Amino acid sequence: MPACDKQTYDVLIIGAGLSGICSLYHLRKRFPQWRIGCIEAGSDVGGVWHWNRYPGCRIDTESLSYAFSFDKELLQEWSWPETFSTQADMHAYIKRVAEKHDLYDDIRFNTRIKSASWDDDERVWTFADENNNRYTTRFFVSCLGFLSAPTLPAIEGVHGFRGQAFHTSCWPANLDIGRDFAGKNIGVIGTGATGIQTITALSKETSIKSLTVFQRTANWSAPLRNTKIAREQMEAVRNGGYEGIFQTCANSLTGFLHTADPRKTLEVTPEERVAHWEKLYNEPGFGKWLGVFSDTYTNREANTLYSEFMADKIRSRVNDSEMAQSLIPKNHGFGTRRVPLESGYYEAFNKPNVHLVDLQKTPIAHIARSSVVLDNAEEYEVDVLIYATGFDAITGAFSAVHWRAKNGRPLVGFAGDGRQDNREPIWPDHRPSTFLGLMAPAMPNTFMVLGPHQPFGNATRSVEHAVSVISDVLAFCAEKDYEYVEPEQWAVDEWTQHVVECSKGALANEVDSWMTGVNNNVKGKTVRSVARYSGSAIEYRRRCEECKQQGYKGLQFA
Ligand code: NA7
Repeated sequence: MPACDKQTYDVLIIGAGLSGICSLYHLRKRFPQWRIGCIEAGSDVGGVWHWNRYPGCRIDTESLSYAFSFDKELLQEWSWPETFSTQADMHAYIKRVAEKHDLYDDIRFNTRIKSASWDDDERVWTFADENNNRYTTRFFVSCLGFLSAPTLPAIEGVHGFRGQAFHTSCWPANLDIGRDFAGKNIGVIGTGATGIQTITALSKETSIKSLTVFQRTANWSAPLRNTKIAREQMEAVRNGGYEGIFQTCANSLTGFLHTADPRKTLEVTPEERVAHWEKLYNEPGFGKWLGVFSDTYTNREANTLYSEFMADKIRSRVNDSEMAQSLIPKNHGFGTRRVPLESGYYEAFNKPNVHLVDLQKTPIAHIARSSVVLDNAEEYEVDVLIYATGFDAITGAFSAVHWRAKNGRPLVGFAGDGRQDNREPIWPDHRPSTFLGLMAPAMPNTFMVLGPHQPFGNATRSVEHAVSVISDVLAFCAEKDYEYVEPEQWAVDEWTQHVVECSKGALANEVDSWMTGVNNNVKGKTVRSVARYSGSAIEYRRRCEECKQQGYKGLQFA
């Protein structure tokens, strides 16, 4: 795409991760007469699979179930080397999709959007990038990603550290841990899914002098059990296996290959219970999170029993009992946060050069020029400091853009954010309101893929569905010659209320995590909100279809 000052589109997609390239492929195919473009902040396609290049980065959804189902030809060509792909393999696959369908030509890379404003007279959006290039479009599809705005810890001294320091999603290009970390003291802050993968990979690098893990909240984690995919196995998947895989995903509540056991935990004998848990523990993938008894995440007693089973597993894997105790979560039950799957995480702490600093006992006071200093003045010298401190999730990518939506309203905000005007943000206090998780009020002609209030689950399965729904709405607009679509307020209220209702009773909603909209490093994001739809993916698809069958009841067109 040539450099220019002003571009005009019928549909502009922002973000070229899984959502963006799926949108670009389908919309371009369905509306060949329209000008459709895509803007991406990074230098390549891939989204999270482009940015997250930290050592050990790997998907913990089965690759075979994560592939795009629409490109049957590529599925026949492609060989997944492992059950759970590395970042490099995931990225190679997404790049191949983009190359095969000539998507690169329609993507403008290295372009970060800073502002967006809706013109109610012209009924168009105008976006501006950091260099003040402008892009005007009738329809806008947000593919901004829900884990794309990295956050550094709000700890004093973060910017004064004189050694090498970076967030895991900004891993320096060409950094070779064997060469560049040899003989060095490495510190990692954060023990979420990213921290757990990074720490495990670094612990296996023998040339590192010391690895110090700063853990604020212990996370429940369980074995990934990755395996190579043999040639014959891959052949079998190509010869009919994919259909079964995608069908299993379609029938599952989350879009993953794993489905809960319909029995309740206390309905079965203790022996049967443990046998089921052991089986899941020894199998690959998310079964140990999602294949458990159906009441595990709503019944406190059931959850406690399962958590105890998992705590015993941790104790059996960590030699030092005090360290094991620190690694067992205290304030939340198993599976009430996103469960990271690991490949030797607990064994990492048996190595003499790996140290665990339990910040629950003593928090970090500040970061000094070459060390991390705790509240009790204990000091840990580090040469390299790695922030595995997560993301301003779900609403964060929206917060990074200055929005002037309908009537000049900002999109995201919170009391005390220093805004000059007093217009109420559409999502005050980072609390999203949406219609079907696809559209937001006062945001005409805007659609979101993997936005707030879409169901939790297998991302690619959700993306393909969302893109098909959006594509149908756009086809409806094209057919009726509508140039304006916005959700009606009652429909937004009803759906948002339904999302909140569905979340009730889930133990996960009593826990702070990115999934409940909490991030202490982001101003105003300290109160839990319901950011994801916890009704099932099946129910979600039914509701989207019902809306279509009712002539898009809840949407207002002009
Ligand atoms: P997460 O899961 O949000 O984890 C971030 C980690 O960083 C977590 O352990 C945090 O502790 C820790 N953290 C954050 N801020 C601080 C401060 N200020 N001090 C100490 N520790 C801190 O992000 P990930 O990148 O690991 O994973 C995000 C998702 O990406 C993951 O779920 C997958 O779906 C892919 P806390 O728990 O807040 O106490």
